[in-house]
Amino acid sequence: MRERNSAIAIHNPSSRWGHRITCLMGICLLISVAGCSGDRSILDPAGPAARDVRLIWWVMLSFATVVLLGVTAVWLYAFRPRSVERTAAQERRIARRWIIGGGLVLPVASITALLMFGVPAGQRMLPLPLSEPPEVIEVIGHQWWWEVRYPGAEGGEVVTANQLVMPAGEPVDFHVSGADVIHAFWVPRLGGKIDMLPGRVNKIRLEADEPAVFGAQCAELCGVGHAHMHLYVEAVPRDEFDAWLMARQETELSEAATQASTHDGAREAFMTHCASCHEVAGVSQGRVGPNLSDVGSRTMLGAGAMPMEEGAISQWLQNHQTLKPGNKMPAHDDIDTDTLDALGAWLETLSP
Ligand code: HEC
Ligand SMILES: [Cu+2]
Repeated sequence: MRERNSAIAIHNPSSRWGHRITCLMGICLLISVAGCSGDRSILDPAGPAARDVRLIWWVMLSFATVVLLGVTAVWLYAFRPRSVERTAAQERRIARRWIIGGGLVLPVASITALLMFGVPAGQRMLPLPLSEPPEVIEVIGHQWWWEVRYPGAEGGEVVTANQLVMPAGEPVDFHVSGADVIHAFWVPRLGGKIDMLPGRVNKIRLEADEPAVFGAQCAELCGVGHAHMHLYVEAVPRDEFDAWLMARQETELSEAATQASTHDGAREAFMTHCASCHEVAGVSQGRVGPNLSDVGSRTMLGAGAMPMEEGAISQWLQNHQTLKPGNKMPAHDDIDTDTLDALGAWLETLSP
């Protein structure tokens, strides 16, 4: 009798418990719906590969729902009252029928149907030969930042970090690898994930329908900084892309970095404290940390740890171990704030 009362209470919205449960269900629904849009949603595709991924997602969800309902129905059916007694032989025959039907025929049929959807979709993301070879962008995962290289740039390879600009409306081949441990390259609105392995180059072809900005995220647990390993991806029209690359030619960048005598002090400090890890075109060749030749043009610093704005680099230099705990740049406690400010002011001018 008590149980019945509480069951009634749950369904009575005016009761406190009923109200709480309704609230909880509402919150759960909102949370699940919140994942359906935004710059990292696979349900909001912005290119052909991502549309395939979404189709597979919906097919799998529908299929799983049908299977769940089917299994629940069979489970309830098993509890039905028995009208006739069966012999042991009859029982065995019925059991065998269920095992062969439900344990062999049904899974083989479902998996075949799913493969018929999945395999062609995976095929479309493969970098198969095209009549006109697509742009190649190399992305290398480091603990916990992204190196981005454009080997096909007219005039010579362009190297940048933590920002990825790509041409829109055409296929782009991403050649990905890892510098230290396994990372994974994932731009959810453009397509599936792909592992970035040390010593091996994996390839994926992605296309953005239209110019837009996308979020990307390392999708393989790679150490303490993994959650802070974001990437800013921007698809721009072809001519804008070419101009973007042109402005990042070594000669252009080194001119910007070495001119302006107002920054002589900062350059000197950079040579002393930073040059062994960072490259600035025309100034230094360090390869341990991100290339800083065009750091002034970033949208974010520290692979998404903080937004880029005036004074941001100095803030990053003073607080980077708080902003992004455990990152591989040593704290600069031994350098006075004026010098860090000067360094930041100079680096912020490094924007084509
Ligand atoms: C021991 C190597 C090392 C030294 C020395 C070093 N850095 Fe770094 N730096 C790194 C690494 C590694 C990162 C990437 C951190 C991350 O985001 O996880 C980084 C990140 C940065 C960034 C952010 C870049 C971006 O794309 O977001 C800036 C700016 C920077 N360093 C400036 C400096 C300056 C200025 C100095 C000298 C005062 C310096 N670094 C000294 C290794 C170093
Ligand atoms: Cu990671």
